[in-house]
Amino acid sequence: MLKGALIGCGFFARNQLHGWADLPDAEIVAICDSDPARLAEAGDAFGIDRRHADAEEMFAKGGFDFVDIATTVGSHRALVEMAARHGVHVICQKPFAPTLADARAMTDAVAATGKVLMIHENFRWQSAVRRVIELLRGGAIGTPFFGRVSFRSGYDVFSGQPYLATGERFIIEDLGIHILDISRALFGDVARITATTTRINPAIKGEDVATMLLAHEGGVTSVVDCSYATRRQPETFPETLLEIDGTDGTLRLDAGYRLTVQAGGESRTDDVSPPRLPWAEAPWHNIQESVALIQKHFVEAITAGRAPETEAADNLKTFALVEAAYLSAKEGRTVALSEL
Ligand code: NAD
Ligand code: 89V
Repeated sequence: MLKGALIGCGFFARNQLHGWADLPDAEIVAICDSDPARLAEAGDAFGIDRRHADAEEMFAKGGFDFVDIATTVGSHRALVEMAARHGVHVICQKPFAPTLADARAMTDAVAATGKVLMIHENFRWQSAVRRVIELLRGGAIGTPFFGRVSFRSGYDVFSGQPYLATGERFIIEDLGIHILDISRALFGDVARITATTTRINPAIKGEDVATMLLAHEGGVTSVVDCSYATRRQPETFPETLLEIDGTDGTLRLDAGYRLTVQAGGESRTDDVSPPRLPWAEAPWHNIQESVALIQKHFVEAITAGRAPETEAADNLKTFALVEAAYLSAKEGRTVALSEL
């Protein structure tokens, strides 16, 4: 049984605590939040008695094999480096860090201890997306040459996560990061990116629309488009829609989790709706299921001595895409990832 501690008992951590409670091979033995009300609420809801207001104090007392960091980005570097000093495995929520330099320093700090740092990049674990990844890797439509990875919504994310309205950066850093990661999971690493951004919602500070063109190293071209300014029915939050062309056919994941594969003169459409876990709430159940799945993957990887898919070294490449997209939009040019 792996013992864990969780830091940051806010909006999203509830999903992580449910995921851990459902896993037979892991147990959260301590929680930490600098906000006493949030600490008490999470501790009472999940029956966790060991509660700390201060992370350093929690690490000093020890008694756990891994830490799950569920705070917002500004605290990630300090907390990951603290975890490295105390020699435990680490899961850190996305976005990895405020800057690529911070993310690289965090990667090195944990690597030096021989422990694992996994970024909680869960969108590639959504079961519908996973099904497509597996079909593609299994050659269902031959060799892919084009992909569109699309997330367009008008859902009010700001009521649950008010900080999203106040940052200089919004959609690429918070949501695009997931969608770019799906593109990497499908089509591999990226050589060049071109991006445009705009802000439609006057009540927020950052950009809420981003359109990105990716040239993948293996030859695929993908379009990654994200919007929180799209008023349409059906409202698809938080679905990622996919359209992929390959040498032998085509594949689409359409609204309502409808998966169509056309190859070899045949067309087949399946309902790949995610299961709704007992604690999940629509429309978040898609994301909530992926939290449970990435946590299971982490436990399996640690137990087997394998690196998890979104280990730091891998996620640095997704994070670099975020930085490159902002640079491209700012300077109005294509950015090679080798520049960063
Ligand atoms: P939040 O602000 O609601 O919660 C963060 C909590 O961390 C707060 O309770 C705060 O008091 C606590 N905290 C901050 N710094 C701390 C420190 N140094 N020590 C102890 N406690 C500290 O934020 P949230 O909406 O839950 O988001 C948390 C993270 O999860 C963000 O990085 C966000 O991007 C990410 N997130 C991921 C997904 C996903 O699907 N992967 C979805 C939503 C949010
Ligand atoms: O997944 C996330 O990081 C969330 C949301 C889906 C709202 O963008 O912030």
